[in-house]
Amino acid sequence: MRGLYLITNDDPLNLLLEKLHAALATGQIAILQYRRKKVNKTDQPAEVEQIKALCNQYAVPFVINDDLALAQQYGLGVHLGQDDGEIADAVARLPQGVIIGRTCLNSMELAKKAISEGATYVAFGAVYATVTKPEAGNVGIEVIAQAKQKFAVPICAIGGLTVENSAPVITAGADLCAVISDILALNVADIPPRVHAWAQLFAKTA
Ligand code: TZP
Ligand code: MG
Repeated sequence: MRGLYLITNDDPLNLLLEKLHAALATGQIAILQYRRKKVNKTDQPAEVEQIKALCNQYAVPFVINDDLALAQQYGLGVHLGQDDGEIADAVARLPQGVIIGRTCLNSMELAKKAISEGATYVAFGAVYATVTKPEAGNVGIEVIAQAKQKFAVPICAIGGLTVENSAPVITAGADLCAVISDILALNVADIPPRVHAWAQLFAKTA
């Protein structure tokens, strides 16, 4: 599991679907995460159904942020922050083999615990300052290097990542770079070349 991990933004659904289509059609997205902080909970299942169909079409693993019940409803993977419930619960309630991710901020202890409970990847961030989540602390790339050395599961970096600033993050050991604005702040037409630039970055960065 290596490459660009795309996370949805709060665009209107039809625009988001167009952007996701453009990104997924490249064949270069490792994971897609559903994260819609501004959409009512009652509207989310219908959105998930549409995006799930797109992910199935392009054989891209689909993960729900924050909401284990929603993930369970559709038999999808989940990404849980520290306040979003227990990893053991996700393992118990989701189909075997789905992706279960945990935000670990800058903490090796949190990562160790998450992995022991069944997390299939651990995420660290924000690596760089980001307007998308200004409250997330800057953890820097040393945390990525430490985690890569310590753990066998994929290491996910998140926060302020761009094609231009992520070579050192990948070199430090990030298997996955989780990104919102570097892809989804673009116009639809600009998305495929940007996704390809990410793929090239992963290909050339050891
Ligand atoms: N968690 C830590 S930083 C972040 C999240 C969800 C936002 C990432 O967005 P961007 O636009 O790629 O910095
Ligand atoms: Mg969360």
